[in-house]
Amino acid sequence: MGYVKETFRAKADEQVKEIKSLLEQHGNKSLGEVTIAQAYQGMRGIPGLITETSLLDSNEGIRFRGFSIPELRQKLPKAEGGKEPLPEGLFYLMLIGEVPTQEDVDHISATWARRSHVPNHVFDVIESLPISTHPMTQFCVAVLALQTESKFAKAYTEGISKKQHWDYVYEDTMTLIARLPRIAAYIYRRKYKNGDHIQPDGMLDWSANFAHMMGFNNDSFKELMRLYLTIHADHEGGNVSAHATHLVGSALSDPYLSFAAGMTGLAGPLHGLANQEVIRWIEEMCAELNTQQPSKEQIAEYIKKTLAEGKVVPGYGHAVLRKTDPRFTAQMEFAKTHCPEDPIVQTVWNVYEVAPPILENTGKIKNPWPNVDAHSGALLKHYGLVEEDFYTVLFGVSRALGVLASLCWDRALGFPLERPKSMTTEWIKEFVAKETVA
Ligand code: AMX
Repeated sequence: MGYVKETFRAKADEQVKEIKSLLEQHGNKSLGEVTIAQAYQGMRGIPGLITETSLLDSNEGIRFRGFSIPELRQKLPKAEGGKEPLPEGLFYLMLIGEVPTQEDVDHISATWARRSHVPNHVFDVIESLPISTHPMTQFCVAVLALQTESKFAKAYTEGISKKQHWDYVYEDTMTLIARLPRIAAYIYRRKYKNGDHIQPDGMLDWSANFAHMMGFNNDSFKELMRLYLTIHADHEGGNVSAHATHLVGSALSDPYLSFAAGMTGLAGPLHGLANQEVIRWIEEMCAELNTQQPSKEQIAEYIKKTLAEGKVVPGYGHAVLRKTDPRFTAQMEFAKTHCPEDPIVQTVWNVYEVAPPILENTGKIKNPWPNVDAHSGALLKHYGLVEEDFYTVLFGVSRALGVLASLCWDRALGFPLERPKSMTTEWIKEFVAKETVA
């Protein structure tokens, strides 16, 4: 057993004991009441999930094992000569609960490089899809094709005890994460670069190798990838991709099947697809106004027009956050250092100045501030990754780190099948009638 796996096992054993005693002493305490409105309106705010890897505060934003994004940028190990955190380090932090050393991070990088070989049939499955297939669909299909490699599925069929589940889920997690950049880069080169593929470079870290396989060898783009793959990794457990992965995993579907479920959710425009929508929205605005850089007044008018047409302003709003997303701020800081003069970047900043008061004035949007997706596309465009259809795949590669670390915890803690209660409107009407009489 590798030492990261051993450390994880030891941490999980401690946590199992702690949860057992918590449940014995406090299992009957209420976490709050559920209203009829919450049941109808996307279960907002209902506390019903345990996710150990990160916690979201509506004003402060995400904290991974207690660390904010600015803290992670400072504390996590970096690549040689780099300033941005290595996502390998965030994965270690989410899995183990402690800030890793450089050695821990190098160990994970090396493990992933060793396991990165993708079997040929996965490429054949991708090739069988029409080239016009959306990259996210290709990605989901490829993850499912890779499921043939699941050690958990095989062991489960052969018969294993519940106590061993975590072990195989951990192994699948490490292999799946190791292979995702190769699959994603393959889809990118297939769809946009005439199938002119680039072989992996085993000497590079996970993000730099991903950048290299997509065809980007600029050092500052590699830094962007390290930051991007770190900040998109996790956003506690209730968002669609994390919840879907956890839910499907609770049926003991293996990590490949569970992660594919998360990715089909990430592909939705209200979730991970928003990053491509943002850049399209900006480009459509520029085309309509016939300018490279619209003025703040023009942007304000365009936002009002978007709202009047009954459409959302992509990249703004959030189901939980009520302030500017620190993931937006981290990207803005990166852009200030690396590309402050870029016209799309400047437009993103101008939208940030004018959109919040307009959105607030509608009186219905609970969070008028930008989310992570409002900035990412502008940075990618700056470096020449211009194919916005592909952006959600990048998000997906990153999201694997959080949702699969969580899946390891789910199995290590022996979490059961998820099965919340649903009601019919008829049931609600009867309930209300009884309550009114009482
Ligand atoms: N533009 C226009 N209208 C918006 C809006 C926006 N950016 N954000 C919210 N609204 C509207 C909602 O559609 C809803 O309208 P309705 O009552 O007519 O149905 C009303 O404001 C109230 O919504 P809310 O409670 O503030 O938001 P929510 O929790 O229901 O939805 C989200 C959150 C993210 C889906 C929504 O803000 C949105 O659609 N934003 C644009 C898409 C986007 O950026 N998604 C990415 C989110 C981050 C991520 O997951 N990657």
